[in-house]
Amino acid sequence: LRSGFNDHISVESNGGFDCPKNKQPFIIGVAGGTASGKTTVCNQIISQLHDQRVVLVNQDSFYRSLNDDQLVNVHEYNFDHPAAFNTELLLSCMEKLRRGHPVNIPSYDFKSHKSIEPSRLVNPADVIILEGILVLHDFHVRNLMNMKIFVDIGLCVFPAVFAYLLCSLNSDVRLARRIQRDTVERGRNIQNVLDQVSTSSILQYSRFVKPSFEEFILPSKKFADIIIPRGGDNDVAIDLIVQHILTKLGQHDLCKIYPNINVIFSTFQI
Ligand code: UZR
Ligand code: MG
Repeated sequence: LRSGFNDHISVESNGGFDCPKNKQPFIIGVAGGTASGKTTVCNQIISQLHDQRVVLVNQDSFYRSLNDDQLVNVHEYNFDHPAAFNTELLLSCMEKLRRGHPVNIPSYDFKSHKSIEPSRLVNPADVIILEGILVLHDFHVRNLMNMKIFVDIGLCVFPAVFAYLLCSLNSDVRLARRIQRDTVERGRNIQNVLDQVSTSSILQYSRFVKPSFEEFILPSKKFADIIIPRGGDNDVAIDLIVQHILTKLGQHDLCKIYPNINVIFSTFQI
C-alpha cells in the first residue's frame, strides 16, 4: 500500500495550484451505525487497492472537544448527533484534498474527549476514503463523494413480524462489538467496561446512540449508491466496489493521455 500520508511530499509540493479536474482523487464515503463494520470494509478496500495511493480520513477526527461543563456531564452528551462534529472543518479538509493539497487532520482522543496534538499530515492521494457514522448526513459532504457506501449488518429480506426483533438484535450486536472494540482499541479500562455493561453507557446508548441512529444515520442510507449487508463479511461486495474504483481510476489515467476519452466513455455507457 502506498499510502498518501507516508509519501514525503512537502506542503508546497504542487506549488499551491489545484490539480486538474481529471486528476482529482476518487472520493468514497463509508457510513453506517457504530460498530457496523465500517473500518473493516475500509481496510479491505484499501488492502485490495495496493497499487494506488489511498488515504483514510475518519469523521471521528472531527469530533468537537468537550468543554469543562460538558466533561462533568459526559453521559449527557450526545456524540451521535451531527452537531458533535466540526463539519465545516471536515469540509474544508476534504475540499483541499480533492483539489490536490496536503492537509492537517486533527487527532481526537476518546479518553479525554478532546482534540489533541499532534495532528496528522495527510498528503493528496488517488483515492480518499471518508469513513464515519454521519458522513452521508450532510449535503455538502455528500456532494464531494464519487461513491457513497452504507454498511449495514442487518439482513436484507425477512418477514415483517420479525423486523422489530431483528432491528433491536442488530443494535445489540453493535453494542457488544462496541464494548469489545472500545476496550481493545480506545484504551478504556475494566471499570469503563463494567460501566458500559451496567449503567451510564447503557443509558447513553439507549438515550443517544440508538435514537440518533434512527433519526440521522439510518435515513442517510437512502443517499448510498451501495448498501453492504453483513458489514466486513461480504467479499463479493468488496470485490465489486474495488473493480468499480479501478475502472474509474483507469478512466482518469486514460483522460490524462487522451483528454477527449470521456466523450467515448459516455457514448458507450449503457
Ligand atoms: P464508530 N464516541 C465515544 O464513545 N466517545 C467519544 O468521545 C466520541 C465518540 C462514540 C460515539 C459514537 N458514541 O457512537 C461512536 N457514544 O464513537 C462512533 N456514546 O464511532 O463509528 O467508530 O463506532
Ligand atoms: Mg470505526
